[in-house]
Amino acid sequence: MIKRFLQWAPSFWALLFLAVPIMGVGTFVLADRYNIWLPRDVSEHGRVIDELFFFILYLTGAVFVVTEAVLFYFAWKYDARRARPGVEYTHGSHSLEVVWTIIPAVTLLFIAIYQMDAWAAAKMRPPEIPFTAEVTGRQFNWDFRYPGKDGQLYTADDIVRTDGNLYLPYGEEVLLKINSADVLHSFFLPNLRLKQDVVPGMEQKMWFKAKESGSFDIVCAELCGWGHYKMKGRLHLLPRTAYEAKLAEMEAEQNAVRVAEAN
Ligand SMILES: [Cu+2]
Repeated sequence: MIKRFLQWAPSFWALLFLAVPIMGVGTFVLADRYNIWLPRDVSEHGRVIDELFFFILYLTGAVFVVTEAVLFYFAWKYDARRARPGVEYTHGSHSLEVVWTIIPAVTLLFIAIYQMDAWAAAKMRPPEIPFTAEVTGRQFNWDFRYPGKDGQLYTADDIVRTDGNLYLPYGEEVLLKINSADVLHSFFLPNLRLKQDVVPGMEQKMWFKAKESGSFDIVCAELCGWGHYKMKGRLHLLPRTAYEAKLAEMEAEQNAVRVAEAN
């Protein structure tokens, strides 16, 4: 029994290598079929990010499948128990190494140049508008501050919320100020294809234009401590009038608490 398995075992390893690309590609196909893939994009710029993502996925996917297929072929063909004459080790080929260094280097350089516009639009050119809201990450919650009626942050009429719900208007540019109160976090809005590391002491900005209303996930995408898993919130994208009504409602609530505290 053991002897028979050992005779068969070298092919077992070749087949195991073959299973890696099959399961790898299968995972992506099934994820798409069962809707556990990227959530719906509700942003104006998300299409560019998705196109870039799929371009890189297909490129690396093709390289992955070819590499694994070659690995399987060699493991199968040069099986030490079956290959006659036996396998000989080589000390390498200089020209082959030059080729397989230059091809990936050129490919990576191409991706770096190809994505520059998308990166600049998402990270380097904030709209010249006042901040719509401030987001502060802390262990383990997202806190939000709205400028209030004067349109200025850090004044007496600011609205501060710690219940994890962020209300923003859709169909117009939104500019967020992102801070951390303690450690590294990452403010991630999957439906808007936006993710920004939150670094203590650094002022980060995030901007977007949403094209749909609805409620979507806010996630922390940086392991920030024991409670990282519960650091989630909800983003509510509302039409302008409903958004203004919501701000007024939150302001009235806050004023009611202040009056109660003063008495
Ligand atoms: Cu976290």
